[in-house]
Amino acid sequence: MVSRREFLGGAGAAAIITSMPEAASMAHAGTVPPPLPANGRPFNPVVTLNGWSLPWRMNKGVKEFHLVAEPVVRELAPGMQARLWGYNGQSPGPTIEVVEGDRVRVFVTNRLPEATSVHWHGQRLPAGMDGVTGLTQPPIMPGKTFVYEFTARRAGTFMYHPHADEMTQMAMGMMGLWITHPKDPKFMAVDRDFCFLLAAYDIEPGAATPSVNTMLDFNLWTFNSRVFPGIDSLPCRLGDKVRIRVGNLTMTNHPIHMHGHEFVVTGTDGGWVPPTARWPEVTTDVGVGQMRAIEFTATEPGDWSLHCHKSHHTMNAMGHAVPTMIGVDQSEAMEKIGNLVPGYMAMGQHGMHEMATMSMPLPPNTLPMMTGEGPFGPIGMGGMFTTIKVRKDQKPGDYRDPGWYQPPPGTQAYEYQGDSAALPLQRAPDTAPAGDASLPQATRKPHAHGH
Ligand SMILES: [Cu+2]
Repeated sequence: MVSRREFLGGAGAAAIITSMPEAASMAHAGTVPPPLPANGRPFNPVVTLNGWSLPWRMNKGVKEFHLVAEPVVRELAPGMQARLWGYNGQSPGPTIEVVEGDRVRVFVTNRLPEATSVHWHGQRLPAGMDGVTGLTQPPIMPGKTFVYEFTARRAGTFMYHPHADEMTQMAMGMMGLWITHPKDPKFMAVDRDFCFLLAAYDIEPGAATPSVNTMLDFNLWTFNSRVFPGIDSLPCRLGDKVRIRVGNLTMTNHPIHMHGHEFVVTGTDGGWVPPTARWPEVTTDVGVGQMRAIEFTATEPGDWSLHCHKSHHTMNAMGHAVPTMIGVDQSEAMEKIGNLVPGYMAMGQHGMHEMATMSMPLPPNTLPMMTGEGPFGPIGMGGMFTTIKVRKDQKPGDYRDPGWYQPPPGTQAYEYQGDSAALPLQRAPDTAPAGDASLPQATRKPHAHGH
């Protein structure tokens, strides 16, 4: 057991700190565009999707922040609240923004029912500040406050999360982003700099607390602990240079795909990618425990999807257990079940799109599997899906949603006005006619024994 005297008396021990900065708290899950820094060195702030940046105070040249680890209620989308653990009123916690070279002091108060710690993923710092319970520090017990202090040595995108009962605490939503801005605000400057974390939860329809022992079978796939249609759009002005930083603290990889533009990966949590080593992409896989910063110029007006390309990750909780019924005539079963279960609806006979158009009776506090109403009908999405909205008249610094894009006349897919039933069908000349008899012998009948 390390005594307080020994702990504080080590070589180079910091002075005893007895005054804490105020702990700001956020009451809602909307995107809060950050103001320009009020003091300290200048930087171009990031915009945390459905999140906010933590205020700080300057104390004799040190930038001081106060994180409070605590149970929170997070709205995942209108209609569903989750009981999570997070920081300062929300999960994920607020984004911490500092400048390369800043001396930073973070107070961490633990209001959870169990011990925690904070690990500063990707940072160069003294080993004793790395936040690994048992290895680099004693646990922060409930009710206690620890102080972390180090110099932000490297510019880039980092994450913070507990290194104490991680399986539980990360499954409950404890995570946040840390941005260290370059000391030269002109270095790799962009017009809009968005960031969010990927997080996954397993919450039974009707429940509110995640099942923390789930290893793979999550049912809510989130950008910053929000699911479509609860995820804000990313409004851009036509011609803007845009960066999106995505960190992954789930248990699987997420191929993040963007429509309408190609991008380059310009950064990882290890640093900036040298320009000569970048290549164009429209999908980048963000592995577990990784961050990818992507950049593009918003040259194409419109509403462009930004989503995980794993199709189950753009679905919400309700309905994953529904059996596949494509091609099954359910009319007789419908009648029989209808007599037993009034209001029963058969689903999926012609695919699942119809599920997006009808309102199934849902237990309270869950979300339909595929939902969201667009300007041309149901979008039929959930989970890790949102839109980048590129507009000519979006004002610089304006992050309000501009509404739906109206394609100019002549630039939208349209219905064929002829007779679709009179389908002119012409087979390629070397294609065998339909029917089993035409199949080559080997595929029709397996060979008998021997050679
Ligand atoms: Cu995914």
